[in-house]
Amino acid sequence: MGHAARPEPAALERFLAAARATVGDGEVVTDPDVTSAYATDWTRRWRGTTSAVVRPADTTEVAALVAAARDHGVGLVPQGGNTGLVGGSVPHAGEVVLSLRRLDALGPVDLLAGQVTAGAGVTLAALQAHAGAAGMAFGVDTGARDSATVGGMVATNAGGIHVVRYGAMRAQVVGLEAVLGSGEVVARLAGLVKDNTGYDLSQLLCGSEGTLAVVTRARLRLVADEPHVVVGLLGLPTTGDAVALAAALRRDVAEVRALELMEGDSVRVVAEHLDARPPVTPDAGAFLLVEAAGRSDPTAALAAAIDRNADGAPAAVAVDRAERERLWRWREAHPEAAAALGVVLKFDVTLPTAAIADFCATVTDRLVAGWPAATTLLYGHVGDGNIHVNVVGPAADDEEVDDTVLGLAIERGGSISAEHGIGVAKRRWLERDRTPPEVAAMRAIKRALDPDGVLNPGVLLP
Ligand code: 2HG
Ligand code: ZN
Repeated sequence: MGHAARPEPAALERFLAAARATVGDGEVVTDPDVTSAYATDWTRRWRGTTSAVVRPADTTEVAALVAAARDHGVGLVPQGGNTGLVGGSVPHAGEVVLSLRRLDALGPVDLLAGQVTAGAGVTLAALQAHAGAAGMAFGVDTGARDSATVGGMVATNAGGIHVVRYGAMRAQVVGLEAVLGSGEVVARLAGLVKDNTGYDLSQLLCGSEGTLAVVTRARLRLVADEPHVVVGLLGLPTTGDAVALAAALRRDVAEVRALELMEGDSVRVVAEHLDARPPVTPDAGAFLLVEAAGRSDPTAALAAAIDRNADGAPAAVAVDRAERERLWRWREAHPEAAAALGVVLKFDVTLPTAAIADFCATVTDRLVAGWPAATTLLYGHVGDGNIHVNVVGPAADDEEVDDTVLGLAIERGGSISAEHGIGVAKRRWLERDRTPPEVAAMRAIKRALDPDGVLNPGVLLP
């Protein structure tokens, strides 16, 4: 099954002729100066080549392009904001990039249902603003909000900083419109929250990484706007203390919507990058950032819970927007601080709660033993058990680093991907995390929905 990734030149020309007839000459781009940006992702670790970028305007054009790709045996890589981190959104060997960014229409907000329909190319920031203008909010937020798009976020089941309160992208999807690998369109956009009519295709496509279908529109759940926001940043002696405090705050403060862990050494790398003094206390073993938001002000409840559970811990609390953003900056600057040091080997594992602190200590020990000159940053969404491991120093293709980090996550009962997905980065590892019957079921689904293997060849399935 599946095409060899690099298309035959003659077949490619026939596909491009069909593509030009579909979207117009101006939306089929072959100039390498323009297309190269579509062939490298944010990490710079995953770069490929592409023969062309095609930019359809609507679902009908997407369907025609998928059908043409099938006819001519050309692989397609669906792409939104290209903020992926696992090589799942870039072509690896000349496949055509199908950019969905022009599908950026936003429908009216349905206040009673608490829903909106968004095109695949709508950025997260635009969706948040649109919901905000109607007095509602969207439940998913991530640092990549200005570039990440709805289609890519659905396809990767994006997580981010508010999962602890609202769930990941999958929990926001009420229905989808998508073009299957067969070229057929499936649509469930009426926003029916109750709809027990067999297999839920929309949910199946969440997290399918562009291997089954091209998402063109999404019917999304909105959440109530919570204008009163408070952020606390605390310095703790150990990672274990930070995990325990996170649990206590979640129990005691109903409005908690973010719980972020940063190891002290990682924050000190960020401090160097920002050329600023680490917040609160420079030499903490770990930092915990907590955000609470409500219809009424949760500040007193959060402050009381901090007093009760972390009496005497150095803490900063911010209510004012600029001050809150200043505290968040210490967390959100982690990826860029790592990237400033070189090409980063990135991992996004999930651990059972009881294993988080020990995982952090053990992975640090093993990385120091194996790569004494490397810099490691450990941070993440501790409320979800999601730890980001960023390693800078080892060669980008040093798979022993993967084995060390992912092997330990599996050893401790965790998952090899919490939110970034498998892409090509962890493909080799899928069969260690998922059982043979699970992988066989995935392959059967792939064959059924993308019979010629035109969508994102080489991604996800080993
Ligand atoms: C985050 O939580 C993102 O900041 C990116 O998931 C993590 O770059 C990373 O490793
Ligand atoms: Zn993350």
